[in-house]
Amino acid sequence: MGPITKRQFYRGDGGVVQLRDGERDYLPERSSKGCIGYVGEASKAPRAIMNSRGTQLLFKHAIVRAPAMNFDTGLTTVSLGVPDFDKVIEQHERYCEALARCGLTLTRLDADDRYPDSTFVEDTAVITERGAILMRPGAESRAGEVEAIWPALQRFFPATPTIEAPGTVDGGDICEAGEHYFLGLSHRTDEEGARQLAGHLAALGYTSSTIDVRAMETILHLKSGISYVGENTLVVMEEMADNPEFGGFELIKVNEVESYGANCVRVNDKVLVAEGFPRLTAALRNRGFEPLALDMSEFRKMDGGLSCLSLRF
Ligand code: CIR
Repeated sequence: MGPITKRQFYRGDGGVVQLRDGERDYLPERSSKGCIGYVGEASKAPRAIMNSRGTQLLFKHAIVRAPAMNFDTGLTTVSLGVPDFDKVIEQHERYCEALARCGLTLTRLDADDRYPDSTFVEDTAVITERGAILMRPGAESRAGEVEAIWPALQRFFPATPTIEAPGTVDGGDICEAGEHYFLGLSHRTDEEGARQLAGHLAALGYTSSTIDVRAMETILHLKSGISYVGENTLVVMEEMADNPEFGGFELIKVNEVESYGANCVRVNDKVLVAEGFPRLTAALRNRGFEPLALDMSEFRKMDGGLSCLSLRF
């Protein structure tokens, strides 16, 4: 596996599309079995494709952005020290490799030092199987990130509604759980933003409900505390597990010591999980999931988790 040297993008039907400057696509390891890039019509759900073991591939593509040199000047609420930039790059590379290993073709965007937090691309958009919605991040320093990522998103989703002022929503507050979306109300996502997003989701046929995490000091976003991993199962911080909203789901509860691990990501037949949380990893395995552990130490220092480093679709 490695970067495609020509500036080309391979379509699922074998066609090739030219890439803009500053973007690179990676072929997944299983490319020879047909799991290659998707450039379909806008807002159209990717066709379900099966891997060699007959498992449906849920995602075929991801957009990531390289960490900027000034990554350490981004926003953070934790006091875990200054990120080591070499390690940041290394961990980001391992993350990209893991996505490719899960069968995804990556659009890799260049670092953008106008926005130190811009490697956390998840906050700029919500992508569903039926279309994408642009967010309006709640932190002023991140507002321009949406415009910056738009050209890459537009290739897949040309007609994309957006959250309008005065509403704000960070993608990290939005948790897909099948046909339902949990919308976190946080210090980044407000009621007006959630109201607008609920309307856009309803237009796409999804239900949604809000979960207020503003009083929880240990998490930045809703998805810092819960993740949907498929099979009607939520991974959830113990502190939030009693919420009646989660009543119809199987829960994998994450204790306080391992709570950072609650931000994990189902990517096709794997669940990406932060390294160093053995109880959670074992619990996932016991329920039949395949955890793939990744070192996230440097992103954690900037309040980042696994989900925020990519947009998957
Ligand atoms: C921020 O505070 O906005 C970034 N330092 C971290 C964003 C993490 N994003 C996410 O969890 N979705």
